[in-house]
Amino acid sequence: MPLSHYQNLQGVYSKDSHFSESCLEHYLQEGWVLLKDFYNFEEDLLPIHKNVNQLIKLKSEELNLPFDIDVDDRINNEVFLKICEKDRAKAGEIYRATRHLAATHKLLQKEENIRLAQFLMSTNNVNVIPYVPLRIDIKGEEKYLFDWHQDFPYTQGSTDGIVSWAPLFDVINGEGGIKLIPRSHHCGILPVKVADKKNANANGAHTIRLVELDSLEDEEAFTIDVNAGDVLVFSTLLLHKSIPLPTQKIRWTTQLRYANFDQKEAVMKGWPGGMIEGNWFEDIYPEYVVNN
Ligand SMILES: O=C(O)CCC(=O)C(=O)O
Repeated sequence: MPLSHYQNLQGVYSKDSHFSESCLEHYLQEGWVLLKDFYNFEEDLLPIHKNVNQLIKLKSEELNLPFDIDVDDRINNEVFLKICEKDRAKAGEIYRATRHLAATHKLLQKEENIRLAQFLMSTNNVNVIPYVPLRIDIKGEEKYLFDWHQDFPYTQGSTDGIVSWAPLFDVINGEGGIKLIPRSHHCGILPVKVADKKNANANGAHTIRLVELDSLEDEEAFTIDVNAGDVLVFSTLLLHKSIPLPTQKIRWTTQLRYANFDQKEAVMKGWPGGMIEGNWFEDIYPEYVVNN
């Protein structure tokens, strides 16, 4: 089925209705909502840009690149791509270090984000999933993109968990956003195959694979414009995948995740911390793994 570009107003909420009944209803029914201007660019996102620029500056100095970087400005893509060109491994060091930025960790703990998690999961006991990925997707490096998946096996937490996907620059016109299958979260946890046991190849994206992967391309799916400041929130069980960059060279996004301590199954499983903490899905949820 061709990729459709979502242009309706249903599911899209402006500042005055982020915490409305209608927003909650849409989220529970469709598995996603787009919250316009949920973040304030200057207060919430610019500090992340500045943190990243500090890393770019340090690595460009290490590589003797002749660029002057204004660390108080937006991420300097040009210099980052020059670093990639000169020494891809050094750019990888920046990528890994972005998981430790003070500004993204601050965003994870932001009161409004915790309130949103409480609201969408109907709980006061929010499990803040502590790792804060900043994705850097580069044109030509499509092997790092995610195929169709649910986030749940990777992060676990609870099946009513939420993912807050937010770009640092506008992601519009199908330029490398994500593609969602609405309502797919109602299917529950889907069976997977272990493709790379215990992540031996150190590429978290390819550790497991959905059993029914091929048929998902025929499902009704869409992408949606998300501006810097907007947050696309979706269920940890909603099927989604990365879209390659057709023309732009680079895309920067953050993914924050929250789960629900109160959920019965999460309590029974002992609130496992996800695969990044060594809690392999095949060990914790063997009932959903076909080739264990
Ligand atoms: O941003 C992307 O391309 C995919 C992100 C994603 O699927 C995830 O973090 O679960």
